Parts: sequence; C-alpha cells; structure tokens
Amino acid sequence: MVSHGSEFVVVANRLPVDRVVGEDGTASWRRSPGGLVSAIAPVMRRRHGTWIGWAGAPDEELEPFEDDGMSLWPVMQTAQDVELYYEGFSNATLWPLYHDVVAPPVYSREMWDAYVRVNERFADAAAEVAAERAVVWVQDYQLQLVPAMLRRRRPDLRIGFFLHIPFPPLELFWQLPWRRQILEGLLGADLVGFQLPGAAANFVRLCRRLLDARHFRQDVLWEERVVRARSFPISVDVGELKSLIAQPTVRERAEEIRADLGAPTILLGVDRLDYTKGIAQRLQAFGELFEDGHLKPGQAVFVQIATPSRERVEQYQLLRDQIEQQVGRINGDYGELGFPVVHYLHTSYDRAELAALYLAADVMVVTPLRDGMNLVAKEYVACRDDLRGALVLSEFAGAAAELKRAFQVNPYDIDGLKSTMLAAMNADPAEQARRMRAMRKRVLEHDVDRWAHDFLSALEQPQRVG
Ligand code: GDG
Repeated sequence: MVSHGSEFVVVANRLPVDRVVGEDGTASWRRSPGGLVSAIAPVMRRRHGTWIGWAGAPDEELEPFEDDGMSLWPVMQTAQDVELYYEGFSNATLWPLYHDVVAPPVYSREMWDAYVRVNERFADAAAEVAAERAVVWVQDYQLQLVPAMLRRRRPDLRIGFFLHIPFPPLELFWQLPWRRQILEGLLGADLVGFQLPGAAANFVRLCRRLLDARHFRQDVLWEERVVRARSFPISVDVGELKSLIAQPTVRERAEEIRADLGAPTILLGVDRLDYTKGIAQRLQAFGELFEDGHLKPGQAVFVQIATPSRERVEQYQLLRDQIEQQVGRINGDYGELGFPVVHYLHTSYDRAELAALYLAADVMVVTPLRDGMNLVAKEYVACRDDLRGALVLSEFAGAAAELKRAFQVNPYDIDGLKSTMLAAMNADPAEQARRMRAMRKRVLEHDVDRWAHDFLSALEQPQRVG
C-alpha cells in the first residue's frame, strides 16, 4: 500500500513505468528506460519515496500502486488536458520558446489555462502524499508552476525543481504572455536547478528585471525566503552502459552491424525526431560531401535513428516529412543499388541495440541547434572503452561545456559541419584515443548518480540568508 506520508517525493509529468500488454492480453508495468529513472530509483527505495506522474493513457483513473520497489501515484489527465497542457503549452509553447525559438511558439490562452489546471492537480497530489517537512523534487518544464502552488498548500516542505531543457535569455523569455506567472511558479522552490550556469544566470537576471527581486549572486530573495539558482549538469547511467557493452551479444551485434553496412566508415545519429536536434543540417552536410566529391558511395554510410516523438504536434509532422524527403533525395542522388548512403530508421530500439550501434559507429554526430544537455553524446563516450571513435558535437548542446575534446561545431555553418565531419572521419587512432580518454574521464567521474546526489545534497543543505 502506498503511504500518505512519504519523506521523499518526485513529481514528474510521466510516471517512471510504461504499460506493456503481453501476448495473452494481460497488462503489466515495465520500468521506463532512461537515466533519470535509474538515478532516482535507488533514492526512492532508500527513502521510501513516492513518484507522482501521469501513467500515459488519457482519461484513466488509477489507484496508487507499487512497482519494482517504488511507490507510484498516478495523476489523471483527460484527452483534452493531453492536447492543451502537454502537446499544447508544454510542447508547442514552452519547448520552442526555451530552445531559441527555432520553431515559432504558439501563444494560446486556452493552452495556458490547461497548463495551470494540470499543474494544480500535480500540486494537490504532492500536498497529499508528502510527509511533514518532506523533500519534494519537481521535474521539468511541464511543471513550472508546481513549486509555488505546492508551497501555498504545504509551507513546511523542502521543494527542489530541476529544468532539463535550456532556460532562455531575457530577450526571448520576455515574449511569453505569462512570463511573470512562470517565474513566480519557479520561485516557490528552495533550489532551482539548471543544466548550465548560464541558464541559472538567465533566471536570476529575469527575477531582477521582471519581478524587481533582490539577489546576492545566484541567491534570489523572494517573499522572505532565499531561492537558490544553481547548475547541475545531468549525466548518464555509466553502470548500465558498462554492463551492456560487457555482454558478448552486444559486441557481436556491433560486428554484425559493421559487416551488414559494408562501408569502411559509419556515421551515426540517434535522436528523438525533434526540430531542435539539427538532423536536417547534418544530413545536408553529409549529402554535400558526396556532391563535392569528398566522399564516394561505398566509402561512408550515415545511420540515422529517429525515435518517434510528439507525433500529434504539427511542427513534428512537418519535420518528419522534411527529413524523409531529404533522405530520399540524398539516397536517390548518391546511393547505389542495394547501398543507400543514408539508413534512416523511424523507430525506437532497446538499450542493447543502441549500445551495439554506439560501438559500431566511427563517428557519432550530435548537432542540436539547442539542447539542455544531450545524453546521447555522453552515452557514446561512456560506451567507447576501446578509446576509438570520434564525437562531432554542437556548441549549442549543454554537453559541449564538459566534452571539450569533442569535434565541436556550429550546426548552422554547413561548411564548418562538412569540414568537421571530415576531420572526425580522418582522425587517426592516436588522436581518437587522446580525445576519447579526456572525455571519458569527465563522464565516468560525473555520472547520473552523482548528479542526483549533488542536487539532493544542495537541496537539503541548511538555508542561510546570504
Ligand atoms: C531532454 C533534454 C537532456 C533515444 N532513442 C532511443 C532511446 N533514446 C534515449 C537516448 C538518451 C535519451 O533517449 C535522449 O536523451 P537526450 O538528452 O539526448 O534528449 P531529450 O530526449 O531531448 O532529453 C536534453 C535530457 O532531457 C536529460 O536531462 O539531456 O537536453 O532535451 O538516453 O539513449 N532509448 C531507447 N531506444 C531508442 O530508440 N531505449
């Protein structure tokens, strides 16, 4: 039975489990893949915590339940909430606004109202579940109003918030008709965590300019409390990846992939199919390398895994058409019978297959136009214990701040992208090893457990008015 007195509560849009239906038609829950879940699961068990979130199907009322040693507290969402709060305000307004407006944000009052309504529902659930003076950790851009809503209901709680995506500069955030409400929502927390120091600085500057809040460095004084803004770069589950690449089946699969592709050089992209990821730019650059004669068919192939994402949001439908047309054109121009130059896969794979792909790839191409962190880049580095392979990494990914020895690139600069991809393809083994060693040191020492630990220790540190 799930208790109403949890000492530790995580609030996230989604629960950390997915429903799977077996061949006999019976439904069960499976833990969702991903670093966040594996980082938080041990803390949850140790502290008898509860995870509050949506189970993934609209209009479904579920009772709280236990799974895999975790207490789960489902929050209902109607089909209309999913459309207006999730696909709407979260993914058609906040997502593009926070990613440099790379697509035009939709500003709809109806969507905003749904965002407020659903945030209230999450705050109600957290207020009900949390024990006296419990620690509550709210996750991500879908729930930015929850910290203040929860504090009004439960001033005794210690509340942390972490934003997984970038936090925009004042000049962009200012567009948002509900800018003040969002800032005040976040200021309900004791600690507001960001991926990068620059994002924390953007937040503090906005508090000063928009709300006239006083601050000392990155401590904002708000309603006679101190709200700390800090950066905690998220990372990957190094233990999980290590055990995957230690499996002989994964090693064999990597060999098989190389043999099947049949080209000396394999480039790889792994992304949710999202317009922030710069997939079109990298394909454009790759195609032009054939057009210019730098590459000949048969010398190199590009494998692009594009995991289906947010398929009901219009911008994502447009993007899919655009990418698929582009892949068709490149293969039509440069592929040969039985040998496409781009292998495009619009599907999702299990973690073992992803690990095998990382091991098979000579060049990992990560070119987002803006990205909070980008875990794919860190996963590739964590998997390459052979010190081989090269990482091409956008300067606009949060990961670029740590992975300084990647082949860094501005993805808007197609010529720069071409020359960087060539340089990565041509790096000799000694250079690959030098770069990979430095990057691995960083990732192995700063994995996702450390991230969760650093955030929670900062949250639980006694407050001092600066
Ligand atoms: C947001 C922020 C931030 C991908 N395809 C498959 C699959 N994946 C996994 C990857 C990786 C994760 O999904 C993607 O994480 P990213 O960080 O690359 O990107 P977002 O989804 O945009 O994540 C981002 C992150 O939150 C964490 O704070 O880094 O900036 O945008 O782990 O491996 N996993 C499986 N099958 C696939 O086909 N199993």
